[in-house]
Amino acid sequence: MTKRIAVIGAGPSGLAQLRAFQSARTKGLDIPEVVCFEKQENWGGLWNYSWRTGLDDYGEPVHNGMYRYLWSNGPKEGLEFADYSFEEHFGKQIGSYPPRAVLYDYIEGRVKKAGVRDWIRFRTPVRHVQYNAATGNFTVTAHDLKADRMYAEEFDHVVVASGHFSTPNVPEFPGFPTFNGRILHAHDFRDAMEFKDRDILIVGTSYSAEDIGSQCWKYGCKSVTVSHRTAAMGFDWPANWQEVPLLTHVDTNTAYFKDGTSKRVDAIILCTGYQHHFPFLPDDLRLKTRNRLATSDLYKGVAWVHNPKLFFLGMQDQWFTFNMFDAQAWWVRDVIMGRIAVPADKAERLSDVAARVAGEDAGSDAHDAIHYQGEYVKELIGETDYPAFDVDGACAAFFEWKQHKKDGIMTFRDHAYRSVITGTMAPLHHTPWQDALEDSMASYLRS
Ligand code: FAD
Ligand code: NA7
Repeated sequence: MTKRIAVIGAGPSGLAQLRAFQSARTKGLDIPEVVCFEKQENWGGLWNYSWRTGLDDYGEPVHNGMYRYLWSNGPKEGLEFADYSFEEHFGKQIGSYPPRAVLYDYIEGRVKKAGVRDWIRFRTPVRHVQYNAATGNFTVTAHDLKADRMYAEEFDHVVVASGHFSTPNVPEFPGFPTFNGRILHAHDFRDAMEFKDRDILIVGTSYSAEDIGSQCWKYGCKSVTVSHRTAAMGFDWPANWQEVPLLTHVDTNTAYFKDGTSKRVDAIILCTGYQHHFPFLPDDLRLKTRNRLATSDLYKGVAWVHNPKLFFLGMQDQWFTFNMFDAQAWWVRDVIMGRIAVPADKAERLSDVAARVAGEDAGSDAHDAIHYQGEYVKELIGETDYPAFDVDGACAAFFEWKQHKKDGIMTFRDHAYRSVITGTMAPLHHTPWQDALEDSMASYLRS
């Protein structure tokens, strides 16, 4: 095949795309040339931990927003690769909430086995993508940071897998310029020990708020105050944790809330989410969407409605992660290889998007949302040769997880679930999460 494909990003989504093509090759199919551009020194995307914040050694925005002591925030049984089980990788079944380093190792294991590392140009951010109407292809301009050389190459398709939890959404509240403590976004949070014995204020109520607050609590902060814009999280929090309405303003050391209450705080952590940010895409190719399950302008959640030679992976809000990226990558591969047809009629593509948005909007709670995304994963898998797996079983693990969080927000990680890939039950981890202060792989894998 003479086609050339550019994949932007070597995180879990981009790596899924490489594995999808390599898998077709092992089945004897003629695959296109795949070039993956990755701005970091290594693969793994957000799972590739960096102590750096702000700009990196080349002046590039630091992509990573993961922090020390991060353990999976959902059960691994909901994200397991159908073609590469945890048991295959670790030689045994492991606990259900692995720390970051363990999941990184797992992600890496599959692509090492696939032998696709030399498809990736590391330290090479993509600066610009342009569609050439006359030739029907794309020009991708990249920057080889090590050689400090910009160059342009042509590709038949572009797959954007640059992630959307890396460019922070940073609101400002009155008084911030003169607050005497530290103000940071979750993207720049690295080590909970920094907040030991401190009173912290968290703004936001989603995963980052819950998990960063829990980390700080676990590693000995004095108190956690969480401010919500829409609704409190409502878990049964420890005694030194309170939920309050939205922050109105701060002075040098005190935060004031909408209900008239106030709290003296040492630091403010903005867990206020992220922006879909594609500085390398021009207006006619740039995805603009809210963080939701049914994104704007993506046919089947992946093909750019306005030019379906361009694809986006992993742009949805995520219950399912690695296995959903796989489902998307296998589907995109099959479109590129001519095994699946995207409707030529734009109206048909737009009506697919509208139906997905309506489907998501018809749901009313997290249960519906999990089910909705599970059905999406099933739909894509059903159209490719990605190994079929029990998606409903993965949804069931998510439903149990939600209940376990209601039962005990600091103990939900002390549960175990059954793999929907191998059918094996995960062991209970040797130490309750609350007491497990060490997050290394060696410590987690110890029986
Ligand atoms: P990313 O992992 O963000 O990877 C994108 C890659 O693209 C990066 O390597 C980046 O360097 C590269 N890139 C970006 N721009 C360019 C460019 N212009 N040129 C070249 N390369 C570029 N998911 C879970 O399943 N479980 C969890 O416990 C979990 N915890 C999370 C905790 C945090 C703090 C965050 C932020 C996310 C978490 N997630 C979790 C969700 C996470 O989004 C996915 O697990 C996964 O990392 C998404 O993969 P991705 O490849 O789509 O994006
Ligand atoms: P999310 O899930 O996008 O959540 C963002 C949160 O920030 C949410 O609670 C929002 O409240 C809140 N928010 C956003 N803007 C504001 C302002 N201006 N004021 C107050 N509150 C605000 O991001 P997360 O970082 O938690 O999670 C992203 C990923 O990282 C996720 O996949 C995890 O696995 C880790 P709202 O409910 O909209 O009122």
